[in-house]
Amino acid sequence: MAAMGDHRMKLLGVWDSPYVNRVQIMLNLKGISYEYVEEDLKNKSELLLSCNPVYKKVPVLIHDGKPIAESQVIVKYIDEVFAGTGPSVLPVDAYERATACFWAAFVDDKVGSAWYTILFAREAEKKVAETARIAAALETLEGAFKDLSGGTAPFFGGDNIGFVDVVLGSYLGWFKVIEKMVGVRVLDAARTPLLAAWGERFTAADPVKGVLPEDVDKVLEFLQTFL
Ligand SMILES: N[C@@H](CCC(=O)N[C@@H](CS)C(=O)NCC(=O)O)C(=O)O
Repeated sequence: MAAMGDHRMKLLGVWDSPYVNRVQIMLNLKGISYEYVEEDLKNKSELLLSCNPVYKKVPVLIHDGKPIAESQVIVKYIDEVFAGTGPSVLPVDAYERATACFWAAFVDDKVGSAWYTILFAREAEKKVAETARIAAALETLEGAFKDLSGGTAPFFGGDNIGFVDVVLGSYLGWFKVIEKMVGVRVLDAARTPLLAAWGERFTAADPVKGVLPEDVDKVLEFLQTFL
C-alpha cells in the first residue's frame, strides 16, 4: 500500500460543479490531501487543455503528473489506488459492483443531462419539463435505494457512503438551486421520502461538509456569467 505522502494530487475544478464536487468528496473520504486549482471555464488553462484534450472539461485529477479525466472514472481510480486507505466506495463483489456502476451511470444519464439542459434552456416550459425528468429519475432511484440499502441501511453503499451515494449526492446542492430557478420541488419528501432522508444524511457526513455549494444565490449569480 502506498502511503499518502508518496502521492502528489492536483485537482483542476470549478467550485460549483457536481462532477468536481464528487471527486473532492471522494478525496476527503479517503483522507487524501490535494492541491485544488480553480479553472476559469471561459479561459481554460493550458494545463487543463493539455490534460483533457478530448473533452476539455473539469474535473481533471493529476496524480504524480498523470492526468485522469471524467469524474466517475476518477472516483473509481481513487478507490482502486487507495484501496487500503479509508473505506471503499465500490463493492468487492463483482455483481454488486456492476449494480452500483449501473445506477451511477443512470444518475448521470438522467439527472445530469436534465440538469445541464435546465441551466441553459431559455424557455421556462423546457426548464419545468426537465425538472420533472429529474423528479421521475429520483422516483426510480427511490426504488434502487430500497434495494441497495436493504431498506434499513443509511446509504446506497450500505453502512458506508458508496459509489452511487457519491455520484447522486454531488447534485444535492444543485437541486436547491433548481428549485429556486424553476419554482418546482426536486427532492420532495412527499414523493421520495427515503431519498429525502438520505439527502440530509449525506450532506451532513464529514467528507461532504463544506464541499457542496450551499449559497443558492451565489450559484445563480455565477451561472449568469455563462449565459
Ligand atoms: N462527464 C463529465 C462532465 C464534466 C463537465 O460537464 N464539466 C463541466 C463543468 S460542470 C465543464 O468542464 N464544462 C466546460 C465545457 O463544457 O467547456 C464528468 O463526469 O467529469
